[in-house]
Amino acid sequence: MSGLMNKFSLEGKVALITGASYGIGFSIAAAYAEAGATIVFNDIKQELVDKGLAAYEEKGIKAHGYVCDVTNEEQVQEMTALIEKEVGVIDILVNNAGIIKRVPMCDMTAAEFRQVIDVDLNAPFIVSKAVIPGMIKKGHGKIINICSMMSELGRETVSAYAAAKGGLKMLTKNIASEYGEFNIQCNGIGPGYIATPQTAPLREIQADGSKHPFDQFIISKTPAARWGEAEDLQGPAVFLASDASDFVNGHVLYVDGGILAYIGKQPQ
Ligand code: NAP
Ligand code: GCO
Ligand code: CA
Repeated sequence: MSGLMNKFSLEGKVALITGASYGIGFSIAAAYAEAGATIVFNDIKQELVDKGLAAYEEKGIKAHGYVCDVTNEEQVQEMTALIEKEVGVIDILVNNAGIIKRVPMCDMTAAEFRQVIDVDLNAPFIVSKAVIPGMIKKGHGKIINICSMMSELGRETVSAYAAAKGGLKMLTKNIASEYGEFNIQCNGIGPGYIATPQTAPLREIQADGSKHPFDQFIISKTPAARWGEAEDLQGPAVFLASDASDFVNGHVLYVDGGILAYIGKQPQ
């Protein structure tokens, strides 16, 4: 591989992708494995970790799976210490685990709002805080936070998620600011609308066999006129985890097919 292309290699690196039994996290982990990284992931339940291990195995990837609720600081600290002992110090962290609750704000309970903030914003803080000391010792590190269109835009029913993902964008900039001097780069990836279990309700075929109205809406708002696939995120994720992005810091890379640039298809 040429000198330049070597910069995109993740050979010899240990990558922790949170909540990566399936969905976007799984797809990013599979790309990191192809780029040479050792894959570590966690999920909240053993059966999901087992399911994830089997899915990685099927792709020829020998992953390391841990049961850990990323909102629980004690569990995260324990998991990080175990990973360092059993696999190695973490070079790359992808804060991917996330939930969404689609409820009109005035119908949402404070507990529901807090739960979304806990997983989508507090957890990236907790996991980043756990892995940064090891990165400082090693003299390098990459943290990639999975942000969202809702880091920039609001919409009905996703107040907690938008607040969390907006905060995650600023946490990304702050980690970049505070730890850049230790050769740690922290960036975000802002996926557009991606076809995963999380967005399945927005793509459900209607009783009359027609597309979900939201499905049609997203197609009209996306210049690429399609939903994204988790695979669309693999190249940008490898770039941000590799030496090729050593001078990119505090940036959110939107992988959205052009949604943020586009006012939407004009009425025909
Ligand atoms: P997904 O299919 O719902 O997967 C989310 C993953 O996070 C699951 O493995 C889930 O495990 C795990 N998780 C949730 N809470 C956890 C916790 N407390 N501790 C550990 N793991 C936990 O979601 P996705 O579509 O792949 O999205 C992944 C990330 O991308 C999320 O941060 C999401 O906000 C973001 N995103 C998604 C889209 C999209 O269009 N799909 C677009 C932009 C951003 P369980 O199954 O056990 O809950
Ligand atoms: C929603 C969707 C979005 C996507 C993603 C867009 O209900 O609007 O779930 O939030 O998941 O975050 O970038
Ligand atoms: Ca580097």
